[in-house]
Amino acid sequence: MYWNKPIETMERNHMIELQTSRLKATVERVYRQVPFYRSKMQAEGLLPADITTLEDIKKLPFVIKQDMRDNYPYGLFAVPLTEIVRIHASSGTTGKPTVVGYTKRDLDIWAEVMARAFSYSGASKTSCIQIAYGYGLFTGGLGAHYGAELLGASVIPISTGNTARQIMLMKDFGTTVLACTPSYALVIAETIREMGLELSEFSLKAGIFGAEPWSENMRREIEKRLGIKALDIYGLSEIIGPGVACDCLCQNGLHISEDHFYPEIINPLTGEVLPDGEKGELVITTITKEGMPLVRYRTRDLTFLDRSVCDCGRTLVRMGRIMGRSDDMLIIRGVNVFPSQVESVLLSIGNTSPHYQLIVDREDNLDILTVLVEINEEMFTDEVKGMEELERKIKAALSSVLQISAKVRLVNPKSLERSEGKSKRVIDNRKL
Ligand code: DLL
Repeated sequence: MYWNKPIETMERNHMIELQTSRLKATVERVYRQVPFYRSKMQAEGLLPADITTLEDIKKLPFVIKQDMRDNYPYGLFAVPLTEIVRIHASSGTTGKPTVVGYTKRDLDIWAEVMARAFSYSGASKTSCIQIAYGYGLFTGGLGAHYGAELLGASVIPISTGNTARQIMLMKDFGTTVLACTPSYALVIAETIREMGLELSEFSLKAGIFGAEPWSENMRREIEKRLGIKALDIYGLSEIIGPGVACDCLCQNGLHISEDHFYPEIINPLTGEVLPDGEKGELVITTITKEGMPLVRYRTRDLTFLDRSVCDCGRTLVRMGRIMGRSDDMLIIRGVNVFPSQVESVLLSIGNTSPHYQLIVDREDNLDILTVLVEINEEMFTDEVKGMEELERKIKAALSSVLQISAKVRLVNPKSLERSEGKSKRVIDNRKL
């Protein structure tokens, strides 16, 4: 039942010892190898020797997504490029992606934590795992892939899309575990029904769903429609990808692989570390990563920690389901989207005013992004053809920057609501 029993059931004091020695080694290494960390620590008057306990981590400054952008593409790598064997990237707040590099050992650790995650669902070498996360620069597909292979399961690397084919193979190949985003799991469930197939024709037992926010209600819905156990998996490319934490069958919080990722919860406004049980922003320090270690990375994801022993017997700390974010990042069809990306596209095109609004809906379980754009006065008097041309141009530029397609609606000058404080750029109509 356990994949790595000594770690998954390790006593707290032993885990603290392990984490402390790994944290110290990480701080030493980044200080030596990465000028970014060295100068940040020097600015605080800190030396690696000042970090001797887990408590001491509070002395270290935070790292944020902007730091990755400032050091684009390889500035935060702690090894020469010759040691990097894989590069992944996710969209950043501008056109430039956030880049992450892995050494051979990083990939082994990633496979290990993903194998653990799959095993939490009851999967084993006898399982048939269908991976319908995207393969490519996104970490979902390949991350899940190597974990499932390490587990010894039979892996179906189908990637996303072509739902009817997904379903045919799922039935014919006897898939027992499905890995994809929760919204795509619902699309699959819906399509199974439309195709007139019965759940009894499938062997599906569990699903490992993540990469986007979802709710307990959505979990129940997926479980009912697919007749499976639906587990929540969390991760982010900056830290490693999927596999930072995952539900077990108790479905009472996601076990963090804390022997590799040391979690803290902070007050997002003050940076103060909060006690277990209190809700705040998750901050993670990678304590074994070689390629691109991150020390006190602010994930912007809101959750809480629970260090009590789980009913499954695992002692690994659990985090609650992600309750939202402390920034304005949206996740649309699994892709990270920032309103500022839309803004920079609009500003680069011209003929529009800097007033826009993003509307997100969910139709037939698929996220639909509509961008309302105010045109400027001159354009308004122009003929329809010019408007259509502008709409087409914005649509093309948005899809190339955001990596997802968006509907564009030009609206009259001054028709979008103005606000005195924070502008309401996003209307999210999805009922998650
Ligand atoms: O989404 C990695 C991943 C792939 C996780 C497959 C799980 C499964 P990024 O594209 O870098 O990486 O996006 C990371 O997605 O900061 C969260 O805001 C959000 N997110 C990821 N998993 C969950 C989840 C992948 N289970 C960002 N619940 C994170 C809620 C999630 N939000």
